[in-house]
Amino acid sequence: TIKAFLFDLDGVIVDTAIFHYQAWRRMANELGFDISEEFNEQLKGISRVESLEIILQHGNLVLPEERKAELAAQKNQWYLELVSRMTPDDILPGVPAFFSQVHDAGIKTALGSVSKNARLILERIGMSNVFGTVIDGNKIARGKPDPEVFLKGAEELGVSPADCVVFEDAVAGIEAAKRGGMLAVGIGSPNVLTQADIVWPSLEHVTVTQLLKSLDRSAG
Ligand code: G16
Ligand code: MG
Repeated sequence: TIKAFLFDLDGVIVDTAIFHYQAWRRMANELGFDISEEFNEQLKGISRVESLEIILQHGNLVLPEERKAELAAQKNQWYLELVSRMTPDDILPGVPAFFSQVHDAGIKTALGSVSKNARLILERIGMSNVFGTVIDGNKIARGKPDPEVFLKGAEELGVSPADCVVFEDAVAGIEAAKRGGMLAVGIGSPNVLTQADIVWPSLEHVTVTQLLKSLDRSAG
């Protein structure tokens, strides 16, 4: 039986991936190279420092740690400028309706995000008090695809991993869920999220009942 739903933030609840991309691109441009939207796919769900390493490698740049720390801070500042303009209108379609069904079904909820800005984003969109627990980049040592973020969420909710369903839009996030022994619902394309137990295009046209049925599970 399913007792808890664990949600990724970026790409499932809101689309902050575009802001991350814009901020990283601005940094890359200043360093003299560009990054494509396709390249950006591999950064989804990956921590800030790891993302920076991947981008610098892409630009064939080797920089001292001090400079890298400066760049990460600069990128975050640009990113936060974009986040500061977010409102509840930025919640992805179908999310509020889905959450009311989840609560009605008595299913516990957690946020599982690698972002150190997750709490700020939840405040901006008015979803600070929606989750049973919030696990973010400040509470974990290892980013996705390590299962730590989701295992910690399950632990704080007092639910065993086998009774959890993770909602994820990133390849690294689906891998984290599976490595944690959880069911994984991919939000996006089945061609990309091949390791997911089931894939939906978004939370818009799915009900909790439908979802549990297609996973062959019940709530309890
Ligand atoms: C998110 C994004 C990643 C980002 C990471 C760290 O993870 O998907 O692109 O690099 O957070 O974010 P920050 O720089 O704000 O700490 P998630 O787990 O919410 O998809
Ligand atoms: Mg995501």
